[in-house]
Amino acid sequence: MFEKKPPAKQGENKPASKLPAGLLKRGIMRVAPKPEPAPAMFEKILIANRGEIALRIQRACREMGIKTVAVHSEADADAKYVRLADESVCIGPAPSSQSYLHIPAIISAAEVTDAQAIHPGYGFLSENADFAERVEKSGFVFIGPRPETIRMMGDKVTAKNTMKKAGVPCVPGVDGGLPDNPSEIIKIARSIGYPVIIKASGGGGGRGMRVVHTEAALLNAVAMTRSEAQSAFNNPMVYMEKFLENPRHIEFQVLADSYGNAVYLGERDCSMQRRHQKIIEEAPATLLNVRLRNKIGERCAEACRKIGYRGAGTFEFLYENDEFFFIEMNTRVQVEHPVTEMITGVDIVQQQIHIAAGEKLSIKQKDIVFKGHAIECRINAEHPYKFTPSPGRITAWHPPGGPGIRVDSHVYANYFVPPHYDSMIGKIIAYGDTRDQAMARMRTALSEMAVEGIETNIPLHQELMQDAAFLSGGTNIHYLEHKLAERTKGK
Ligand code: MV4
Repeated sequence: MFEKKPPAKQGENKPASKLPAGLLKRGIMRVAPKPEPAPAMFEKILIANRGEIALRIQRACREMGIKTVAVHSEADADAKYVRLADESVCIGPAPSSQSYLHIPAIISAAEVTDAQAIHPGYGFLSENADFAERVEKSGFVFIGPRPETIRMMGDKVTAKNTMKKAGVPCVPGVDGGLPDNPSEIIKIARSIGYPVIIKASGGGGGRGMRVVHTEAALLNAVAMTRSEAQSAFNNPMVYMEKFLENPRHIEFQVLADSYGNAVYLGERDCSMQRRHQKIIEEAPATLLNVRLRNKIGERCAEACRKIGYRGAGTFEFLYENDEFFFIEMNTRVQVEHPVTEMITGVDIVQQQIHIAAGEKLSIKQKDIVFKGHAIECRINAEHPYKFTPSPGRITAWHPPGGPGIRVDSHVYANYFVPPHYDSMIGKIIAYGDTRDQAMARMRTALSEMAVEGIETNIPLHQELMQDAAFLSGGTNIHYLEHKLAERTKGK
């Protein structure tokens, strides 16, 4: 580890002499100067993440002529994407708490390499408001929303109230946290109607929630959720919603700049999941009418304008009986962003960078055309049915190819999958004119793919790509867990 330098002053990292050569040249050659000069693009970005998304961000930077700094743990020192970066800094030992989550090490790495901005990717520090704040206080640009926005969305009660006020339809419930008074809690549950769900305001992504079917179970469930919330999130606030029994998980992608412009890039259906881990995502959602999509999408974009949202974001909804109910907002780029890129042609990571550099959104809503269908399969290093992690050395790696196939992965033959992190080793994205064509291409891709040395969930994906319910228009959020339970019973 290196010495910590005093934080750079605001703006100190962008002196005029450091303007990219391209920009200077254009300025000189232009006959009539533009009334509003474009803000200078970053010369160098530090990528505070690992794995496929670190490579994905690096590719976006390279295409834009931006240099990259990879930060890595000791376990990732030999990764190919680390070597592909212009510079790399080891920020600590394998455990994430001492590397990818270690804020001072990451900020010091930005200082010693003279990076101007930090891209957090997903997971790790991507939705940590304190990190975003410290990045900005140290004189770097955080590629993401303002720290206050991240903090607000991290508090689910505030996020929901804010979105409701901004015109986004929410799950029926009461605004604000639950009171302590037992009889008031009972009254609230009666007014909503059973079943209800108790959620921790500091939770999200499936952490800290409990379904309650009867009044007899209510107070105990509230007490348990509260005490778990206190210990897990240091925040005892819980709230109550109507529990939707068989919804789909559909989310809307948005982009917003710092000047009040916002667009939506359509939706993704992410219902195929197990224990809150998505495994297949697709865009567009099947059987969704275009007018409803445009209406909800526009509500999301309008909410962004109203709250002064900046960057890429995702509005998560539950969808049941042709109705959308907002549950949470994610303030990062998501694992499944490629399916949206495939059907819109918009590079979401590049857009994040343009927005962070202070540019105005170059895309207008009317120019966004949704074309074709895309499906993503997350490839995990795990047993396909037991789901036990399978780290180790990949002895053979044969990714698929051909028309409409995109592979986002950082792995290769002889790569060692470290046991310290998430088990996802890559994503296959299949695009087609129709959902059927995308599925057919995905089936071919999965059959071509060969990974040896570790176990993967490819056999599960192959089974799901033949599943009658999935093929005939999709399934709800419980489908995969039910299917897996049936499977276990049958054995
Ligand atoms: C719900 C719900 C049903 N009704 N809220 C889980 C993750 C978190 N983002 C919200 N979650 C849920 N909230 C109400 N009012 C069901 C879930 C839920 C779920 C949501 C999305 C994807 C997978 C899920 C799996 C189980 C439960």
